[in-house]
Order: sequence, then C-alpha cells, then structure tokens
Amino acid sequence: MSPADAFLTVTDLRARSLSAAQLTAALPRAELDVAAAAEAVRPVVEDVAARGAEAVLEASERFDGIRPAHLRVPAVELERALAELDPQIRSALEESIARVRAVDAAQVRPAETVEVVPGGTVTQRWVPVHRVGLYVPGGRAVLPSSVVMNVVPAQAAGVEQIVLASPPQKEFGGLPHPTILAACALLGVTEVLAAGGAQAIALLAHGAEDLGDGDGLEGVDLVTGPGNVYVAAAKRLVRGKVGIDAEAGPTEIAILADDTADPAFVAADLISQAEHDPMAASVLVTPSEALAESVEAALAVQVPAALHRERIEEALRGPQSGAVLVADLVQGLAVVDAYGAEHLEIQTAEADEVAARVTNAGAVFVGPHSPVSLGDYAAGSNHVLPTGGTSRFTGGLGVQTFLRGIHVVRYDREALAGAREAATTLARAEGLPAHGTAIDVRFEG
Ligand code: HSO
Ligand code: ZN
Repeated sequence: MSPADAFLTVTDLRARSLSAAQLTAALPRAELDVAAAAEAVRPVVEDVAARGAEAVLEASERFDGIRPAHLRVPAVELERALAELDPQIRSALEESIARVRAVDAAQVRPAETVEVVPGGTVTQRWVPVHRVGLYVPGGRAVLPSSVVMNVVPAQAAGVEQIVLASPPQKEFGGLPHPTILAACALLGVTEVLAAGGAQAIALLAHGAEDLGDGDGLEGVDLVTGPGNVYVAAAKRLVRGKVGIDAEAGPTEIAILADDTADPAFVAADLISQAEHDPMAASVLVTPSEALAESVEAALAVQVPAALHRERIEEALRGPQSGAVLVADLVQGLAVVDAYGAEHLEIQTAEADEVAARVTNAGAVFVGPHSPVSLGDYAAGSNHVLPTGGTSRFTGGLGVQTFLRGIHVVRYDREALAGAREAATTLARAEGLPAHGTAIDVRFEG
C-alpha cells in the first residue's frame, strides 16, 4: 500500500512493541518552533510595552498593511455590525452561544467547605479573573465561532471585564471583520480592539496610556485564545506578567477507526481540519488495512472537489499527517494517548467503551455522528483546545480557565491546639522555629 500518489503516508506499527516515548517519536508530528518565533516578535512586544498605541499602529501598518483609524472599536461600529449581520448567521451564532452556555453553566463551581477537624475548616472559593483579554485571529480565515468559544466561558465564570482583540482588516477600513464585531455585540462585549498578532497580545498584557482617543487601556490579568505561531510566541513573552491559556499550534485531528467506520466520514473529517492550514495535522489510526485503503480512496474523491484543495493536499501530504496501522485497538489506544491529539474521533465498534479509555486528548468525539466540525461550531463543547501533545498536561478553554481557587482557612483555638504538635514538629524539622512560635504564642500565658 501507500502508492506514490497517496495522501497519507503509512506508518506500520503492527509488529512493533514500543514504549509511550518511542511511540511519540514514531508518530507524525511537526515541530513548532515557538522559541524562534519569540525571538522574532520580541522587538514588537518590547516596543508596545515601551511606546503603547503608536507602536501597535506601526506594527499593524507593517504586518496587516493597514493603520486602523481606531484601535478601540467605537460602539457605533459594533451596533452597525450587528444590525447588518445576515439573519441566518445571527441565528446560527445564537444557537452556538446557547449550546456552549448550557454546557458552561454546569461547569461553574460552588465554594466547597471541608471541616478537617471540629472547628477547623478549609473552604475552596472559586474566584473569577478580574480582567481578561481574548484574542480572535483574522488571518487565513475569520472565525467568529472563536468569539463564542472565548467569551461564553469567561462570562459563565463571572469575569467582570472582557477585552477582545482581533486584527484590523484592510477591506473593512481597518476594523476587525464585521462578523467578529457582530458576535461581540451579540455577546455584550463592548471593549474591542482592532489589533492583531504579537502587537495585540502585547497591548492586552501591557495596556496603554492613551489608545489614541484620549483614553487609556488597562492591561489585563489573563490572555486567552488561538492564533498563529507569532501569537503563541508573544503569549510566551508576556507570560508571568499576565496569565495565558496555552500556546496554540496548528490544528490537529486524530481518528481511531476500525472496519466498522464509514470511510467517507473518516475522509471528510480528516479533510475538515486540513482545511484550516497547510500545517494542520490529520492522522488516521487503524487496525484495519482495508479501512486505511478505502479512506485513501475516499480522499482521492473528496480532496479534488474541496474549495481549499491545495491547502488540504499540503496538510494531508505533510510530515505531520499520515495513517498509522496498529495491531489492534489496544495498541491503537496507546498510539492515540501517546499522540495526545487536539481532537480525537473514535469511530469503532463499542465506541463509548473505547473513548472511556482515552486519557490524552483535547476533546473526544464519539461515534459516527460526532464529527469534529460539530464541536467547532454547535455541539456545546469548546473548540479552543490544546495542540502539539500538550493535552498531556492541560485541558481546553473552559470556565475553569477563568477561575482561581482560593483556600480560606478558619480554625478556632481548640482546632489549632490539635494541629499544634504536627505543625511545630515540622517547623523544627525545617529549621524554621519562628513558624512554631507563631503557633505556640497563642497558648502561652
Ligand atoms: N477546528 C478549529 C476551530 C474552528 N474551526 C473554528 C472552524 N472554526 C480549532 O479547534
Ligand atoms: Zn475547525
């Protein structure tokens, strides 16, 4: 198999027994050099920190080819965008918002109090981040659905101040894309910046004394949202001054499928994410050589008919994509866990049981009728998800991204007496006797 003109290069792991680390090395995945991009964007980020709005405007001229008339989008533009929004797109956005809201409402966490001993409690309070900056890209594709995916969980968490930044578009007079503005208006987001790329991230993090309209911009506490490698690099540079969600890389789909899967569905789903970016990754993992062959045949039919066929072909033929043949679903699960895909589809017999055994993925899509593109828009799940294998240590954007847990400790005298021995012993063991004294002093005299 794998003829010269195949879309997916085949890696055959059937006869190989590999450790998780060896599997990771054997699987297709592109390296994203965020460190190199960080060096490239460092001057821009530092310039914005030093000179504020003027540095952002100069960077926009250089990178977006336009100097926006307003860095802060005027309220009338938001209202106009919503008034002029195609009613069908409006109701689709409303549907998407309602579904994500329904899921996110259930993620809001009440304070939990544990009585550790009588009179001694620890309460975990969940407190929203005060001011957040949400980035919505506007390069190759303009994605108003990403406005929904950033804003809805922040609102559900109770974030008070939301600032959204999206690149100025030449064809819209230096404003962000009107559908992005309309989505902001629909969600009640009023602080919107016409800024993109590294300069937008720097502006959100550092704020500006005067945005060019006589008013300042306060820096945010947390920056979230997807973007290209320069956006990821700028997030890396501002991290520490502010929080960030993740450094997003090109989108990924992995599909674990057996011979019960419909090859046309599998091919369509691989194509759907390849459509984003020539660097997007589409990976099929299957114990069925026959399925791999029929998916390849379906790709040969579907790819040439796609609007973005060149980009899709580049993504599918790239070293980051491929088909992986495994001995069985047990090895298939080891492979998908080692890969830790941003999006993982399970198209196998007993799909629920197989999906329940997955431990590393940004989101899992189960069965033949749960394609990733459903999750991109209208499942109720979030589509801002960890890429590049980072699902090993982080989840996708959600209500919890915007919440901080604060422990509130309340002990009375008796409860403190019960903890005295343990605490003072550990204080002595650590050579920090003043720690012990701070307890003992309460029982002396
Ligand atoms: N699949 C992308 C999100 C997206 N797709 C937005 C279409 N619009 C990353 O999860
Ligand atoms: Zn997508």
